[in-house]
Amino acid sequence: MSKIAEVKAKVEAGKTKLVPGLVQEALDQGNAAEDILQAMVDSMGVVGDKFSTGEIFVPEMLIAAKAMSKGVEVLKPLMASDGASSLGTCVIGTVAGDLHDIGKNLVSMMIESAGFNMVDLGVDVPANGFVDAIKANENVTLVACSGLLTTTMPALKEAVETIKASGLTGFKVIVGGAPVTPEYAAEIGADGYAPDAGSAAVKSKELVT
Ligand code: B1M
Repeated sequence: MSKIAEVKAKVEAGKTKLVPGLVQEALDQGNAAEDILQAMVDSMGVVGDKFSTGEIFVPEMLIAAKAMSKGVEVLKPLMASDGASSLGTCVIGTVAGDLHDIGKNLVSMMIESAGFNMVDLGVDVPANGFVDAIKANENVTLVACSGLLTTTMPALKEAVETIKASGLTGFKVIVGGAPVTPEYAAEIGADGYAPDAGSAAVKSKELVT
């Protein structure tokens, strides 16, 4: 089994202690950080499918997520900022009622590498939490809202509407997450949408320059 396949298998199995070492070994063997990351993202797809079919339950899903997060920590320094000039501050968070943060963390990492300073509000962020953070931080040029559940899509809508209704200006709002479509993003008044972390970085830069 290749080292990348081993990383994928151990993330699926939730082997939190083994994954960081395996990720490092995969890097040492010359594998690209992007390929290792993709393998871990694929693992989450498998985990989700197993959850859907009742083969595993929430605790297994949670430990697989923890294992992936540990692996991402090893990759993060390699995907850090290229030193580009600052594009301002990006406030990012997962919307109210939603505890999924792996995708949001990857998006945050990529937006940071595009040249933004990040203020990460975490998960389960109420609509007003975004507004408070825009007020509390200097030079906010971007607000990024993530939502992973079909049931929290209304919270995404509320977040965008609340931010827009706040009267605050000088920033753009980007949304994304598995159930979100470009049409939904436009419908709820977001300025931008991206389907994945890489394109979120590209879109974010485009929105503020
Ligand atoms: Co949850 N979960 N989960 N879960 N979980 C999903 C999302 C699900 C699809 C699984 C399934 O049924 N197949 C399903 C949602 C179904 C639906 O909405 N129709 C689901 C469910 C049902 C639930 C619970 C309700 C289960 C329950 O309790 N019965 C519950 C809800 C809890 C809550 O949030 N209130 C729940 C809980 C959990 C855990 C806590 C156990 C855990 C999350 C732990 C964590 O995040 N720290 C978890 C996990 C791990 C998953 C799966 C398996 C993996 C999610 C993930 O990290 N994917 C997921 C199944 C799946 O994704 N196939 C599932 C990898 C990640 C890199 O991808 O997050 O999609 P993703 O992010 C991508 C893009 O979406 C995009 O870019 C990212 C990177 O490329 N993106 C953006 C994300 N945010 C963006 C923002 C942007 C732009 C792009 O701009 C701002």
